[in-house]
Amino acid sequence: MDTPSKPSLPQSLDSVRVPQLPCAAFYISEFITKDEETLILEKIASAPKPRWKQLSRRRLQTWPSDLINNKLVDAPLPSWLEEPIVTRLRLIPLEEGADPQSHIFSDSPHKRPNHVLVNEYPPGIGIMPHKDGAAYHPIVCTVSLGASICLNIHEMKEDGTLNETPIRRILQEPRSLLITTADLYTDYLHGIDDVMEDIELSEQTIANWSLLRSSSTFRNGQNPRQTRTSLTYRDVTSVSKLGSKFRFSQKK
Ligand SMILES: O=C(O)CCC(=O)C(=O)O
Repeated sequence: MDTPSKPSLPQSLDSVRVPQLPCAAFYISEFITKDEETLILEKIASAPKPRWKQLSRRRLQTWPSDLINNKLVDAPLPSWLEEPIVTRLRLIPLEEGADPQSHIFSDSPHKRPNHVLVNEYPPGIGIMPHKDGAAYHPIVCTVSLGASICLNIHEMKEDGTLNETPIRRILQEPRSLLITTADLYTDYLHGIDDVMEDIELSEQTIANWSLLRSSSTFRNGQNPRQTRTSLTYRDVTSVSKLGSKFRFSQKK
């Protein structure tokens, strides 16, 4: 069967809530089409080389720019990060019967994400458990491209150190959208293991198993890693106009 030109969005975010997790996460397995995924991956690949920041084992792009002291200089996202994703994010009602104008970013300062991190994970590479911090409104929308990967959710121990055993795992398929918010954003950490294969995947171990597009792909419990790219959409709370920055520096 051909991939439809537009994926059908859920009736509401509430209908795709990830069960058995602290409040709250939502998972939409088919948020963008294969064609849209291909186009975005091409745009990422054709970005000018200085756009890439090479970390020790992973590389990333930051759009429209890096934050400076947790502030973003006001600038639009490029059109290929804006459409179709931002428009589509704002089209999903929170609950059935809710105000059709309300959406996941209704209460965020700019009513929309204004910042995107592009993270590329080769096989064997992940990201240390961390919190996303205070620069952002506490909503993270992650679109996965190219391959599947497991995200681990961790809590802190009473002594303030990390509990390295995840409380739950979320499997992110290519073209999916994962939204994390509320306590899950503020109180818990998330990370990705440095492994060549995610293992022990099952209905018992994966919180969003019932929401997967294709759980049968993982029926042997394994996900051999391939290069996976993620787009992390967030609303940076503090935005400065470039003009006011210049005025400030001239006064010094
Ligand atoms: O790639 C992901 O799914 C997670 C990215 C992440 O943790 C971050 O950007 O802070």
